[in-house]
Amino acid sequence: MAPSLVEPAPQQAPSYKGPTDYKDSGAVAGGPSRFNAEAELHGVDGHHAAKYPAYLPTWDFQKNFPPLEDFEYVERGAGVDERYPVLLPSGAQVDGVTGNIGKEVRGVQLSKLNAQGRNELAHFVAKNRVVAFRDQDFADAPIGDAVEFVKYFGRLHVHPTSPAPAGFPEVHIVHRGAGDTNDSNFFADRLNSVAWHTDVSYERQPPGITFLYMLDGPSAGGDTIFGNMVEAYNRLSPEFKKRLHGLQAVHSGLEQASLASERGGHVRREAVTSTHPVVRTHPATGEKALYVNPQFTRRIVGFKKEESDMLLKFLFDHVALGQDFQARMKWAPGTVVVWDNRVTTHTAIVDWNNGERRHIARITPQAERPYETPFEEAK
Ligand SMILES: O=C(O)CCC(=O)C(=O)O
Ligand SMILES: [Fe+2]
Repeated sequence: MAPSLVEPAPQQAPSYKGPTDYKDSGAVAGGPSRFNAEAELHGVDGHHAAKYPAYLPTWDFQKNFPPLEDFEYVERGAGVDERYPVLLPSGAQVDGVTGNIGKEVRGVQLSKLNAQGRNELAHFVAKNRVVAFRDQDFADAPIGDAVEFVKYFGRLHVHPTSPAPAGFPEVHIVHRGAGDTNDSNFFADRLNSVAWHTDVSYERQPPGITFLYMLDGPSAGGDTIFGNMVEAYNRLSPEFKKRLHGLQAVHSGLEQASLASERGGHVRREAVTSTHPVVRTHPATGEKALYVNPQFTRRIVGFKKEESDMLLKFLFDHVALGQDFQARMKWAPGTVVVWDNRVTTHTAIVDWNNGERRHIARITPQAERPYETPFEEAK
């Protein structure tokens, strides 16, 4: 056998790992040890109490979950009327956020949509990548109603490490508490909070249509930026696209899990890795999108380490620099942001440090196992 200095480990992180998501990074939004129940329930330093206490994060150390099993996914966005007559009746106001990604919708109440309206929603979001629905009643309804609504789009993902509201493990909570002015801890070690990712891409069946809704937020800042991964793919030359087709990449949840344990969090399902195509095809629209991200993608299968690092770094930088295919989504009370994780990348932004709370819930239906279709010359 050839001598080996190091264990070959295809799932090991490359040298260029990319930043970890701020919400996993502890310094800005920590685990249970940084959660200040008193401040959340009663307010602190002039900051009000949490507006939605039922949604406050909890960590149930007694409850663990078995490995996820494959399930049969039904694509709700397939074959819908692309005029979206039920979702967007006359009277609905639709504004573009940028020229190629993002819409803002007013005058539509998501919770009232029937099956046809929800099918149209799935397609509308896939085509526009990310949509902010303003003035929604989502957060005011019982948590179970929101869960029931979103379940229509696919089996709900239970996050392996994030906190959840008591009794609702399938609701993922992003929370920075009132009175938290500790961003200097985070920025002592980091230049910025940008951490591009697509959610839990290490799962065998990662998410599709995903819902994020505001419960409480700073008066300014804390936006979420989304990138259009179909456009990111389309910007590449035909020759470069051809090279990417057929490549597979390893996505890993191991580092996220070990970070969570280090910070006293709870890993409630064992960490996994999955291999997915670098270019995936959307089942409803047929569009191709780049599907790699610096938070979870570790290695191009079959490439040597340096080759893999180089290609991933190139793709991560291409996506990060493409402000002309990004949309900065602003939060407001009542806003529900819906995006398709199969055709986008996103990052939270930590740019406020005045102690205002930021409290957001995510409900995350899983979708199909990513697949690719052959390279085609642009029409
Ligand atoms: O906090 C945000 O803006 C986004 C958080 C996020 O990336 C997520 O929950 O998936
Ligand atoms: Fe995310």
